[in-house]
Amino acid sequence: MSEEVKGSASPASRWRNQGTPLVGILCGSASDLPVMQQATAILERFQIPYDLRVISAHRNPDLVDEFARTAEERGLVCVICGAGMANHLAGAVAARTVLPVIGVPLSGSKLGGADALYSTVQMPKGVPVATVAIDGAVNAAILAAQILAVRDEDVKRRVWEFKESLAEGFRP
Ligand code: RP5
Repeated sequence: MSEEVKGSASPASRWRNQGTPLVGILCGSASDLPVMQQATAILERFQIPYDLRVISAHRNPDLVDEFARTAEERGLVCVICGAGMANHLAGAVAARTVLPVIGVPLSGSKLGGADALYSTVQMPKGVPVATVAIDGAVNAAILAAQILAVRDEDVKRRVWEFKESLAEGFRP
């Protein structure tokens, strides 16, 4: 069990430590970066520090294992995983951590992302992955911010401001 779960420090105060990444973002390939950088733009808007890495579930399975198993102790609060084709990245991470995992199925394959959508969303009972739309990196980052906002009033205020900007016609 992590120190934070044991309650030795206020999660909100720790989460405001801007030097520590709070959201992990994994991409299955450098070719995924143009879409996944939409997530980093949103997190920067919300002033949420993140840790972006390119690690493939298939090409770098040991790195995925290490990243996922150490995510909580490194202070991450949730993990966003974006990959295309047979997307096993989010599921592989979710199998190794109790942190919430958000999966982003990416298009670009000959199946247009339906392959990645099904392989991300169709998780077996007991190992959930919160799956957003195909290429939904923006929503993945907003959802990550909303998870943080449960315990961080500053992030909550920024998310509310963002929601109000949507009503005024702003499009992320
Ligand atoms: C997936 O295969 C990656 O996430 C990417 O979406 C797709 C193609 O990868 P590259 O061949 O461009 O590295 O694993």
